[in-house]
Amino acid sequence: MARSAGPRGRWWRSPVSRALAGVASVAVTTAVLVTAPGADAAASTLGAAAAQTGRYFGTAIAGSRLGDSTYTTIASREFNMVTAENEMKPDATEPNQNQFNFSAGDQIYNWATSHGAKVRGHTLAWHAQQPGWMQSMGGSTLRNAMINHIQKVMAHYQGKLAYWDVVNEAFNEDGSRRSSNLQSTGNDWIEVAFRTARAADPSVKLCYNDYNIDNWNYGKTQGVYNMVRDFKSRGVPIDCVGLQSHFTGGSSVPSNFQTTISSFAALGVDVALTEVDVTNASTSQYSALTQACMNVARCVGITVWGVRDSDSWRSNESPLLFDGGGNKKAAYNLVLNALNSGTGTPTTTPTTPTGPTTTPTTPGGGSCTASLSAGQSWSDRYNLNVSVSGSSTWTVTMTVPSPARISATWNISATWPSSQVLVAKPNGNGNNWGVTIQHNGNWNWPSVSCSAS
Ligand code: 9MR
Repeated sequence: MARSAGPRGRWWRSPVSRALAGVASVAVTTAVLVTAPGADAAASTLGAAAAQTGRYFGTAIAGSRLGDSTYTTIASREFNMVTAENEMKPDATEPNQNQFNFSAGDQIYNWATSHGAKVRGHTLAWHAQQPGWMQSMGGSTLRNAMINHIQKVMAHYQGKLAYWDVVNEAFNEDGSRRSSNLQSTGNDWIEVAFRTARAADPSVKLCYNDYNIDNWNYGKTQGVYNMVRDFKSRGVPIDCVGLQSHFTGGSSVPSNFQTTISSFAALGVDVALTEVDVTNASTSQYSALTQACMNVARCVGITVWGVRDSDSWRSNESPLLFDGGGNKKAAYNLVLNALNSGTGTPTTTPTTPTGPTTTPTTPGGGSCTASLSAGQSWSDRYNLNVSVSGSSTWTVTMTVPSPARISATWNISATWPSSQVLVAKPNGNGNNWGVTIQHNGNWNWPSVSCSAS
């Protein structure tokens, strides 16, 4: 399906992109834009299609299925974000108090990253799937155990994950707090969890995750919304809200779903659909939920809760995009088309970038040069393409001006000395790479230095 124009054309060739690119380096920019993948043809996998608008498409992965080649073939081909279905939960990672076991979580992390996918951490503080020793705890003992758990697990994955579900499912259907041993430690337990998490790993985005927060008029949705608004107003660190989007067990996609997504996004957080499944994989509902995400600039990605119907926690409802034999279902094609249609047109009007105001090209200490050029921009974030010349064994250090933060990278091996500093090295994909920067009000481009070894 060749395309000569359309939304994805705007992605790579918007006037804003060209104007910004002109500030940096015309020669480099032209090369990057012309060779940009996906500029002219519809993508044939969910992950690649989502990536065209800066989004991801993910799945839950169960470690016990990684020996199934049908499963891994589909999963590695289609998805560029992975959530461990159970392996990073508290009962898995801290089976005995202060004795941590990351073998199952690491197996999933290593599988995902070796197949080019990023990883969402799931989950740190939850009333369910607590290890036995934690279930019987309360008061300050439990509060301290929760803090220790967050610190130790996040330290293990420091700098490696894209998102962490810091707190999961803490609200009742009417919007009040769910009673649990964690809630009994004091109403501030959620913000303590988020503050602890930010200190433990400033490089990862911190999410609140819940189900039945899809209908804007629902009490639980409003309860979570009010908490996030309160956190943002008081400076409690929170970066995203995960709508689990389990449209199974009697639930279905509400007509105001997009309103819910855009309302959360308007608070200044990323929104993600984190555990999607739909009874009998209704094509209309899968289309609607995908389109709702595509229509909100800050809806950053969609994760389905499993690969094939037979892998689902509700397999009797056949709720996923592949049947038990691994064949694409009708809903798969509609989701792919919605992602490919490129109607990532934000419902909020994008802010015109006011930057860059820093020098975009900085030759480094060795014999290499890193040149920056603008990619697509949205109201809240923008892409920068980086082209390194002079060496193939380079190290580029990129420092973003506070409070901007790098939220995604591609084609590099990345390490994070701090939340503002990225150290990039080649990962075998050549010398052209890039970053997504959440500007947080500061559109100034990062400074870069390049050294060759
Ligand atoms: O899919 C998970 C299933 O294998 C586990 O038995 C279950 C135990 O609580 O958790 C399931 O995943 C849940 C997720 O972690 C949080 N939201 C609801 C999901 C479905 O129950």
